[in-house]
Amino acid sequence: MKPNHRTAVLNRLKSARGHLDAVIRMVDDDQYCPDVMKQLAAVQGSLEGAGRVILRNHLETCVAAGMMAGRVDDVVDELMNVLRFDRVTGPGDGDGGRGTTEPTARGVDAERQNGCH
Ligand SMILES: [Cu+2]
Repeated sequence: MKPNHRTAVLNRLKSARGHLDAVIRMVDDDQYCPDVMKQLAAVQGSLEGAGRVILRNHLETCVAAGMMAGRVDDVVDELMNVLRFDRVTGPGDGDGGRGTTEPTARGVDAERQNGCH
């Protein structure tokens, strides 16, 4: 991962962890539900932010390299698959955004061959 993106991701994840600890204390202390929900949403926002930075890193590195190497189908298949896991771009069909298919072996193999990240 590019150093600037790694730093940004780690900052967001550590912030989310601290925030999550606070949410756990709120639940332990039996605080007012809407207050807990607001704080939990903030944690989710931090995690989504981390995911977006990781996506940007992937686009700037692995995807760009894969496209230039002519592996367009593999790169697009892998992206379409991983975006199914995203809360924002995923199907939102009640399965936690997991979708119904596993990542293709072809996409995984292609990424490994590319020395992704
Ligand atoms: Cu990548």
